[in-house]
Amino acid sequence: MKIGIIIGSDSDLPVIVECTEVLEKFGLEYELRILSAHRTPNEVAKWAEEAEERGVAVIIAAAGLAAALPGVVAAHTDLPVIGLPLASGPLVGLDALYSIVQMPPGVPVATVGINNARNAAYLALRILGVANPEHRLMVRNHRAEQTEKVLIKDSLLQEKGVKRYMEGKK
Ligand code: RP5
Repeated sequence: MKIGIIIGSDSDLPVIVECTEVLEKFGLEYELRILSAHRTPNEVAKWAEEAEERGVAVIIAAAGLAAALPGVVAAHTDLPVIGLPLASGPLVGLDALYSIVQMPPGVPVATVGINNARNAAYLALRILGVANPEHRLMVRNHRAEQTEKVLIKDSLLQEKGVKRYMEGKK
């Protein structure tokens, strides 16, 4: 079982790396392809149609500008699709966000925040967790880790006061 990641351009790689880093941290297998809904429409359709056969369980589709990619992928597969809008171009991702989030009823794409590649990975992990207790445990541990980090910061703040805390961060 793996995660299928598809990006519209190699210019999207610097952001998607934040997603693959999270997946690697959890030891999750993934495939990563550069295929564009507008520039390589046939290849996108084939990739999405065959994803399930290749063992893909969840798809992360990332694109900027008039980001048709996640929606087109969702139209060609029964798998859950997470759409990641990217901040490329003069509208800095708002165009991609609206394109991805405003899917017509019946063709859902679960949209995460603009450039929030890490949330795409965490959401994929949670989807895998529905059927797999091991993945659910990873989610639980990750949440506990985050909690711990904030509480450590808070006790340090209480101990040092705001000025010394800020100085320590420099
Ligand atoms: C989208 O257009 C891509 O996902 C990328 O974010 C944007 C610009 O693509 P390039 O012109 O850099 O290839 O399809």
